Amino acid sequence: MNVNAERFLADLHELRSFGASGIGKGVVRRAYSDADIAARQWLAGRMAEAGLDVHFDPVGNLFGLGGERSVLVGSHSDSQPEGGWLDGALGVIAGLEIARAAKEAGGPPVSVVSFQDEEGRFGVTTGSDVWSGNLSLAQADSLTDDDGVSMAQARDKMADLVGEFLPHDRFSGFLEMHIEQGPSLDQSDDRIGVVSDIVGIRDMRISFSGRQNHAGTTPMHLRQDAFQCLSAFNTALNTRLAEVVTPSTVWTIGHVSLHPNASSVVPGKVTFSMQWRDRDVARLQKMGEIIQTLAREVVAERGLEATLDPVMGIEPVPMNADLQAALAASAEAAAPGQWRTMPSGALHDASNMATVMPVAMLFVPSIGGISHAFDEDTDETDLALGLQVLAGAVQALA
Ligand code: HGY
Ligand code: MN
Ligand code: MN
Repeated sequence: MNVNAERFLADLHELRSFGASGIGKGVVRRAYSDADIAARQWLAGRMAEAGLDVHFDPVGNLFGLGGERSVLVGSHSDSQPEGGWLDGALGVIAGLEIARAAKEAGGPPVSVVSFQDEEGRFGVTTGSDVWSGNLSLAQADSLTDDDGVSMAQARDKMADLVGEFLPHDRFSGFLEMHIEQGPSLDQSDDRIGVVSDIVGIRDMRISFSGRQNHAGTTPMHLRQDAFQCLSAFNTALNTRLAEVVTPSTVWTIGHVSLHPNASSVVPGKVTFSMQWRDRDVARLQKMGEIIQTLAREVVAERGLEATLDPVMGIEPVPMNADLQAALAASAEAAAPGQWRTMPSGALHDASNMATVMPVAMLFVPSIGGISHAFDEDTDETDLALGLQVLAGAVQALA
């Protein structure tokens, strides 16, 4: 099987044309947007041209099937609200190229997948979460995005494309190639990362409701100001979490919606996202308790009310030892002495797949450690090297 790096890079650039935006090689391709669905239809066409059987499942996960009991290779093609051209797209197009090259060589059977809503417009890695059975379709359908659109409404836009969920045992394992999205490889001489394990994540929506009022006439001591409450929460949170976290633990308030968001109005309500990540389940649990207790405390002190939505999450997972070994051997052959074993601080569809089949992941460097931003990028030599390492592992496993 001979993978074609030029064809792979050309397809990667063409995929970027769906939702190309912003500076550098930026992309805006939110799950179920017109650009996302158009990209999936283009991908489906490429899969068909390669001799793969095209299948969309009920949530819009797109498969190019290369035979019974095949290795599944892929990632996701939706993006963050401001995303780069490689996050997810790289793994999908690598899977396409390897499945295409395998077809041309008469084997082994390789299938490719582009999961839907990995970037969590609705849930957390929603498409693979539902397919793996961790999240029911009914639960997923009831999730809403930050504008109040439900997943059921969003996926209705793909209703004429989709079929049934595929059985997991069609596939012998899942391999995902991805950009690192952090600085470790870029700051070293290593060109390839073989992933050992993926962190766990917890994510929830919190609202503080106070009293909307006039910003000129309401004395400070009589205010129930939702923004002041969030500000106090955030400051106290950093202090309280410091008692339980490690240097690799992270937490983020990434989305804030303030109501009515006007300069002359004391804000009556704030809704925000609260996310935390760690490799240890007990620490994730402890952090959740601190967050929820503190939220109730700060509103009680200020006369507001807190609404805590259910906590969603994906567990920390180790990668499969045999698949990791195949990637490591292929990395050593293609880049002798220039690869390392490393954990993933970013979440991936591989986490969900690990609950239903053997899984492993491969990283290539991210220039400057930048991702989830328009200027995310990777040297094309590293992209091609990653493809070669992945293809070598697929061949060895077959
Ligand atoms: O947030 C994550 O780690 C992933 O990129 N969705
Ligand atoms: Mn990704
Ligand atoms: Mn991402």
